[in-house]
Amino acid sequence: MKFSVTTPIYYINGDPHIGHAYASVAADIIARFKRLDGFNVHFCTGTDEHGVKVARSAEKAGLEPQKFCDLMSQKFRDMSAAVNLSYDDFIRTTEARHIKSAQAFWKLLEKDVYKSSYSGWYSARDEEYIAESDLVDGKAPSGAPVEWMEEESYFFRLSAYQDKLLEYYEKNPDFIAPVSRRNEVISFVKSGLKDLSISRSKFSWGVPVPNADGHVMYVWVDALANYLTSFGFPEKDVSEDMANCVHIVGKEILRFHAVYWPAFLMSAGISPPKRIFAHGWWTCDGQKMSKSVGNVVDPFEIIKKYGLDQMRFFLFREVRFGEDGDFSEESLKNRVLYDLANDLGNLVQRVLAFIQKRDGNFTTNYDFSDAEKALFANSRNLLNKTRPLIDKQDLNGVLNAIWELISETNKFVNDMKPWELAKTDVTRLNAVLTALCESIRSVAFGIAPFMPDTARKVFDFINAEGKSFAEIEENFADQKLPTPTPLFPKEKAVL
Ligand code: ME8
Repeated sequence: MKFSVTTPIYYINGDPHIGHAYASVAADIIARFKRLDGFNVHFCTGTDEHGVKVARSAEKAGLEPQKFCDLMSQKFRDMSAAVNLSYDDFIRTTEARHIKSAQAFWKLLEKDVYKSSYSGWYSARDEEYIAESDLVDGKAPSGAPVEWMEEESYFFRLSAYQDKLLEYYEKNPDFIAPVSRRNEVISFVKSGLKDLSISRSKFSWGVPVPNADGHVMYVWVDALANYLTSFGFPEKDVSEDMANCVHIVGKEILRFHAVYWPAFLMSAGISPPKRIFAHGWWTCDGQKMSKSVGNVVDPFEIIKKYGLDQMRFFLFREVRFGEDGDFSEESLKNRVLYDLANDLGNLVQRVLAFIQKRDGNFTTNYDFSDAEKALFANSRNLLNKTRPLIDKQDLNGVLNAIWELISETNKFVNDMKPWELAKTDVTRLNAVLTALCESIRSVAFGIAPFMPDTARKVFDFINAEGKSFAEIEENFADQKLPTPTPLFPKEKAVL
């Protein structure tokens, strides 16, 4: 079964920050989960390199735009590696394959395109046209400055898609998530869609419009087409890929993805994506972190200070995916100490070090009492709980389910007192340890998409590295387990 997931492609006018890492890691978690669940996954990310904003940043840096793009795009590639993205494709919109794809896409839209002239306000920072009625104190709603623009432009007949879009949202209730955002989009479309200016003629850093000298595409047409490029358009029929595709986007770019994009795709005769999930913002003292504002947290610094898996975990444990959150190192430290070192690290260490102290050998015993039966069943059931949550992009919900199992397991250790059973009833002890190892194995599978390196360590401790979810159903063979080392610094093994 095919499944694909995308990140936004990032503007390269500034260095990557934690907001970009957030969207990228979210898509990565989903991609990794789906791969472990047996899907044929395509995961793409990349950089958005055209438009006024990028051209001006290049000028400010005193570099040719392409040179500037090469330099800055590499920083996003480095960020992708630093946060351990398992991407299948990294798209740059200045690549020849993309220019060809964007131009082929434009040609499919031509029946809905006409030439006219545009006059109105434009926000370069948002790369967005701003209606006079939307100005707030002479600025864009985002607070960005606007400039007056008057030029010859091609327009897309967006107004003709108003009813079709509303019908599409109605028939596909899961197309836009979370629900509150879906309602916002529907109200926006109901309030009336105007035709959209999709080319620029007084500006040249963009994809040339086919057969229209002097026009380059509006950067959002070019940018959205990246998803098609990644699927091999125009050489390949990409409808099936699109139909199974989930776009992860920040809430500020939902309108482009949930209104313009499906309208373009309907016009081009290509299937709209399966779903668009709009996540919230990380703020710094209540203000959106942004390259243009300059109040950003550097993911490279956070990784150096706290560790990669620790950062990946924190971003999705702390805040419900879809909502905003204020970034605080204090909360990050607490999550690492309590959730990771105390709850997870200590569980793994106390159980596996205990087995190790007894020669590393235990004989599996499935002759369970009710307590072991309950823990075993809940461990096996973790995947059934998390699968529908992943399909709703409820990443925080998945972690909550895993941490419920971890708490239950820690309580089971305290109740069963294996150190006492070791003296009184070794047969029973083996049943307790079998249930515990099953729980640890399920937890390792659960955390694998979020914390791939940590999960690999746990798999190594229980000789389960490289197995898929399907193989979780296999029982442990009697085996000698290697010596565990602490998963997180600061943890204490106490059993
Ligand atoms: O909009 N908190 O690129 P962009 C959380 N090129 N996420 C954040 C964030 C924050 N403070 N700041 C950025 C563009 N992001 C276009 C996209 S797609 C065809 C074209 C994340 O560099 C969030 O996912 O402004 C946001 O939508 C994305 O970075 C936009 O990055």
